[in-house]
Amino acid sequence: GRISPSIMCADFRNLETTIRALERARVDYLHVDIMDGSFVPNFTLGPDFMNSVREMTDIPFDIHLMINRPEDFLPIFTIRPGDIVTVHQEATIHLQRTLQRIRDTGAKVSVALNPATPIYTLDDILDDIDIVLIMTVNPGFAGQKLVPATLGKIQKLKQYLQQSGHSHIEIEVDGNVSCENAQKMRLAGADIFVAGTSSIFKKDQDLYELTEKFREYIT
Ligand code: S6P
Ligand code: MG
Repeated sequence: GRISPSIMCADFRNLETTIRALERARVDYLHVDIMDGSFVPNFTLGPDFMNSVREMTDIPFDIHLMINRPEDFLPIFTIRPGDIVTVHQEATIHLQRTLQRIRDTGAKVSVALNPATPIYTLDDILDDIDIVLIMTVNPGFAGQKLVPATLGKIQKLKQYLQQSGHSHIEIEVDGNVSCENAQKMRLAGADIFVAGTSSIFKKDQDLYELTEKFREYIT
């Protein structure tokens, strides 16, 4: 499995140190949570922050847009080929067009399913996506508890993708991905794991060591 550390969980006083530790631990992505106080009840990082982290590292970005009308804001983010861009389907009226706009940037196209959003809502866009992001908590905050039904949902999604001839589509999981949960998610079929306060960002513990340990649970 691949690791995508959630940068909103980092200690912002030491961002440079954080990035270097994650580079040393050879993480696959940096997960950047963008919230607008409207689609979700919180604010987090914005394009200025994201674009300046870009100048610090070559790690690909995993950009998680928890914002309404994401299509209007794609141009203000520095998106590179090899990045992942995720939108929530409830946030955009013409989902297929939005996915095409992401495709045009050269990034991997991803759509998120909230815990209450059914898998069948993907039926008509399977040819337009590379990744499905399963939210294993309700979006908005770090440090929440897993919504238990989402574990079965990962397995169900895996089967659904296989049966519809789209087994190349990858599954990403986001929310309370602790080492123990990650192991279960891996068995259920997850490929990319967002690592936050439940696994690698813990006060007074070494980020590099925790990331190395986390990898053992998803390999
Ligand atoms: C939540 C956001 C996530 C969190 C992540 C934090 O709305 O999309 O990416 O940053 O879930 O991880 P944890 O382990 O604190 O839940
Ligand atoms: Mg996220």
